[in-house]
Amino acid sequence: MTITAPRAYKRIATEEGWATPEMMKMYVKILETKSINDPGFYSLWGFFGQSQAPRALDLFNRIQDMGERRLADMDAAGIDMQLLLLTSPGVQVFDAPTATALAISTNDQLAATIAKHPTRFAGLAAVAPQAPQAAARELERAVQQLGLKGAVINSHTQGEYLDDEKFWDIFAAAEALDVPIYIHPNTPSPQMIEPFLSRCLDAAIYGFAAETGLHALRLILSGVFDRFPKLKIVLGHLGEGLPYWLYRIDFMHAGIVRSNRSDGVKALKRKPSDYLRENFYYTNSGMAWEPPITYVQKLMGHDRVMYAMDYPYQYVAEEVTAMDNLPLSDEHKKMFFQTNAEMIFKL
Ligand code: 1DF
Ligand code: MN
Repeated sequence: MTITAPRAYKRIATEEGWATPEMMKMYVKILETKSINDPGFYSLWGFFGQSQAPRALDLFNRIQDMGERRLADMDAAGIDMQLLLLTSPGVQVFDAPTATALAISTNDQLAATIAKHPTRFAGLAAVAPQAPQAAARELERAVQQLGLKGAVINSHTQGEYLDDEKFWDIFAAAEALDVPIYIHPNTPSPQMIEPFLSRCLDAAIYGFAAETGLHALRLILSGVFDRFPKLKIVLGHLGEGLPYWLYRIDFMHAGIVRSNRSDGVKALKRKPSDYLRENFYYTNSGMAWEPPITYVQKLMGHDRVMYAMDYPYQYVAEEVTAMDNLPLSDEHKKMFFQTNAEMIFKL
């Protein structure tokens, strides 16, 4: 028998998926009736509707279990707390009234789950960008009345991106409330998904990062962070590839601005990489791999990189052990697993 010393840090996992049975039924109905126009949705969720494959059934059960099974899984992997995000694409595939109502009822259910297990769960609010003013009001209600810690938005909403100013009431609310918005992946928008599909590159293998990295860059180049300088955005998957691109993005952006090529690219107050360093936070969801973790910590600062598992999609206990063994000082390891999440999400 090994006697393990008590851990010097809590493990808080910050991009953990959940869903309601109600929403899953609505997804199955979309799959059966083909009632929306989003190839990525069918590609991502199609296997749930049709297949009895073990992985599909397993995920279908785990994503909806908000009690014993989930807590047992957390215990087995040594996860003290999950920050819960309504799974992608959340309510963003529905029409505006349906999505707005579903965000409200889903957030109420999330708050009830958290109230039952307040030391094990915290959560981000679902919002429906389809109705931006209502989304801003729901974010306020979710934070002020339900105690949720920010919002999750699953990248594009029916092919639209949040750099369009019609969505900016949501950012104004997040900045005023001083809560982050987690831009979680979705499959590439209908405009860009086609060449991803035939090689199954549209989802977590690569398409998520292409879509979500694009979304973050669109936000930066739109000047949203000059308008809302205290806005905080969280990206998963160690920044969806963007940290690798900082030098080139800055260099090329300056050239595009000088050349006056497009009304869509104006001079910004700062370099694109400055916003990525000061308005963005990063989780290592799906990326339990030392080289890029260390790289993003070095570039962005140890205070900006947080642990995430991406339960149930990447429920791999060995990865937790690998993260425990990262070559970090005790202080930096505690920041990574615990205190950064506590500060950023005000847990
Ligand atoms: C998958 C991965 C699905 C992630 C997700 O939500 C998700 C997957 C539907 O592997 O199918 O959030 N992920 O973030 O890596
Ligand atoms: Mn995820």
